[in-house]
Amino acid sequence: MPARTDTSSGTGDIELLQAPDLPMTADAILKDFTHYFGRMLGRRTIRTKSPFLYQAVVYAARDRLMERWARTRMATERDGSRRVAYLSLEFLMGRLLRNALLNLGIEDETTEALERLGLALEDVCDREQDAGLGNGGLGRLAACFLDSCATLGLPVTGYGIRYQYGMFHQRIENGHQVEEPDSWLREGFPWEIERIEFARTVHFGGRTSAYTDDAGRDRFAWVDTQDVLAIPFDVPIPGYHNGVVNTLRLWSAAATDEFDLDEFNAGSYSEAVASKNMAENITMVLYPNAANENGQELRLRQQYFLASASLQDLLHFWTEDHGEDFSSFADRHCFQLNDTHPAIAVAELMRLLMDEHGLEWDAAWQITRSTMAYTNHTLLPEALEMWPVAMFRRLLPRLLDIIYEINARFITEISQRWPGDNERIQRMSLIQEGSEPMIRMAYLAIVGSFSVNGVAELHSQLLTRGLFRDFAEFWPGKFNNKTNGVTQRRWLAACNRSLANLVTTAIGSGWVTDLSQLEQLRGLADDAEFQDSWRAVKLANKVRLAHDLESKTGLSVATDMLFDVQVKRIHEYKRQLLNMLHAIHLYDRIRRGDGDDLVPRAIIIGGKAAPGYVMAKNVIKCINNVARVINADPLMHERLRLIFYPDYNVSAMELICPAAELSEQISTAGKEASGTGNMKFMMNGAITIGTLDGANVEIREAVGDENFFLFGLTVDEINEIRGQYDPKAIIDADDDFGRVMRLIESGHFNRFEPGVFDSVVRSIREPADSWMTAADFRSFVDAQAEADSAYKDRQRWTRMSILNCASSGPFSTDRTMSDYNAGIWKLETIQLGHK
Ligand code: 26V
Repeated sequence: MPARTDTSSGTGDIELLQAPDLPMTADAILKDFTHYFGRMLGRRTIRTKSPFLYQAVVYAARDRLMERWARTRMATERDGSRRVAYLSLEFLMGRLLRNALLNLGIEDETTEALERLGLALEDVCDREQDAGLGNGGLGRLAACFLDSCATLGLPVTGYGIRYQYGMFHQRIENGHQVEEPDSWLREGFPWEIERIEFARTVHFGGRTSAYTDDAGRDRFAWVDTQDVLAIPFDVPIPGYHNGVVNTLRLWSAAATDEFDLDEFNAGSYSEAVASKNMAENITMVLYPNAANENGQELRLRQQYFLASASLQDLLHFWTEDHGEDFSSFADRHCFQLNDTHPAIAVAELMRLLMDEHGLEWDAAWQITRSTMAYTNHTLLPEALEMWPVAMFRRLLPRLLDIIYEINARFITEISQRWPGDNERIQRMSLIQEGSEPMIRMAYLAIVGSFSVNGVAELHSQLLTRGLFRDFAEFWPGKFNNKTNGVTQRRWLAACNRSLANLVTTAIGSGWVTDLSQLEQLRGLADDAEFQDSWRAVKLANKVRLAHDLESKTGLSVATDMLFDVQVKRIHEYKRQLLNMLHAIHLYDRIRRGDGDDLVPRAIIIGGKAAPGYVMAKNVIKCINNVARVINADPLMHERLRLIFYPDYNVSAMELICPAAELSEQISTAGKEASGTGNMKFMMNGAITIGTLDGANVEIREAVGDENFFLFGLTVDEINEIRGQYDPKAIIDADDDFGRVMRLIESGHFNRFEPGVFDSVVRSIREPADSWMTAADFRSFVDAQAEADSAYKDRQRWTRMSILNCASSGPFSTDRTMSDYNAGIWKLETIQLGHK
């Protein structure tokens, strides 16, 4: 393509002429690699483990993204078309290299270039640290969304925080979780571009001051604030083979001045430097998702920092083009709030529009209410965010004024609709009154948004019937469902290349951008030859995982075992304990000589417990203790293994899901909003054993009852039983269960560690156990027995496996993003003049 000369932006700025596209050949990639490795990074010797090899490959790939990135920006900024800002405190990106090469279409060329140097792309990719800027499902969902939006050509920008320390690393020491900091930036993050020119200032503290402006209008100003600088770092998000490169903009906090000169001059050198730390602390660390982390002031600072910097960013670009005319702002913008974490954006947009841009309340509210959309990701009451009014008054006084005003007007609306219904007003108020008045962030998000969605059919129904019932009655049209998904580019094409190749050979490669095409595999489910190839792929992936397990735990796993996997955050509602009880039951059966018919099984459990979540940490310890006894028993050899997978993260899942055969999705019904691991496993041919919870319900509908191992109480049954639940009676009436409990309670798994199992036993035996673990024991064990017998019939199992993959089409984030776009965003796709 010739260089263009007509790209001046109309602002008087001269834009750099576009260079011709870089060639995508192995030769060109090798040449660029050599340049970066030798000249820019200043290295000469090629050592397989060197991080500089990886960095040089990234620079070569990044060069090829740059031109596409600039073109995408021009296409979206030029015509002033509508765009979405996806606001999220978490983006769990994992590694970026493999995905970038795949989407750019230069995997083979890069492989070849490296081979000429005697290097394997695999090893280079493994050198990349995970960008672990998220806890789990919610953060990984945001990352999958970005991939799908870029691939669909939707102008969506991710806005997040550039935490210096991401999700902690987990080490297992004598069965206990030990946390280690994740200093993922230590060797640099070669994907990011710092854009200091777009830095914004974010205020904290101070007070509100009323004044009359030149036009005689009453206005408010936020004065005497402490200010923090927000510096954006941009990460390119390439679409698949379409020339689109979207942006993830991550904000990093810095002191506005290197130090506070007043304090410095007063002689307090350390105070001056300390206030610099205060500013930089804001983006220091990702909060682990746990109830005990709720209410921390630093977390509120993070939330406001993200919301304010991101909104200012968009308003800045708006006023560059439109001055102070906001009349069409709402036609061009939409803000998707990933849970309530960035919900303060509702009040911040009001503040910016009124205080900084001079709009009246009604005009500002009209804009806010037609640009904000909120996604709820949990029904657990402890995860519903509330902030003390007092903390807001101290930290964000002007925002508190605005929230009070929003509430006052909202309450007027309610009392017009339901005159005299004071109870309803109390229930729906944005402020929960009491000795410590609190702001209900979910209600702020609902009142300030035009759309509220849940993340799976069941979850969305439970929201409108339960938690948000009053609001759904008031605004029925606001509430909708958008079932989650995962991107098949990462979760099949990149992480399971042998299965991807097999599928592509059978049905072509259309599935990479249209997952519904996997349906065509149905016709091959009983094809003997295809089945053989399918099994060979699974076996190779099991071998690969077995090597990884052995290197990480020292335990060998026979690859003819049924790989039974549960990986996800450790939480009581996800019931890793139930899985452990089943492991003990199998152990007991083998020991009592009743296990000869059992299929050999490797039970793999992995996940992190929030550092302050004591019960979840106990669960890890207990699983490890049970594992130690089982794995040391010669009777169990090649028949039963229980393995705790340490430091589970995105990259681990890329190795685990291709090898999994049975996917454990065993949460208490009504507690898991959706689940997305369930979808990754299904796509890779694992069969689900699960409750009717979250997206399991839709997975089962898609694949058919006969290809899903269902067990457990339903949401309605659980609600009925509550109050009469009697775990002791259940245990006493079930011989298998009784034996399992006696083994645990006799100290069999903690001979020299008294008390280790006490809390866990207590929770199982507790009539008030919210997770009702004991209630589902029998049906879980029975469903496991069905899985066991299905596995014995190789053809049957393989058929089920193929059908699971074939039915995973609806669980692509391409579908999810199309649904968001059709129902909420209404974006037009990016039109690049040329690729
Ligand atoms: C809560 C907190 C509270 C303390 C501070 C840090 C923090 C971080 C996150 C959260 C809420 C997490 C909610 C969540 O992760 N929900 C999951 O969202 C997935 C994507 O929609 C869904 O598949 C899972 O079922 C749901 O548990």
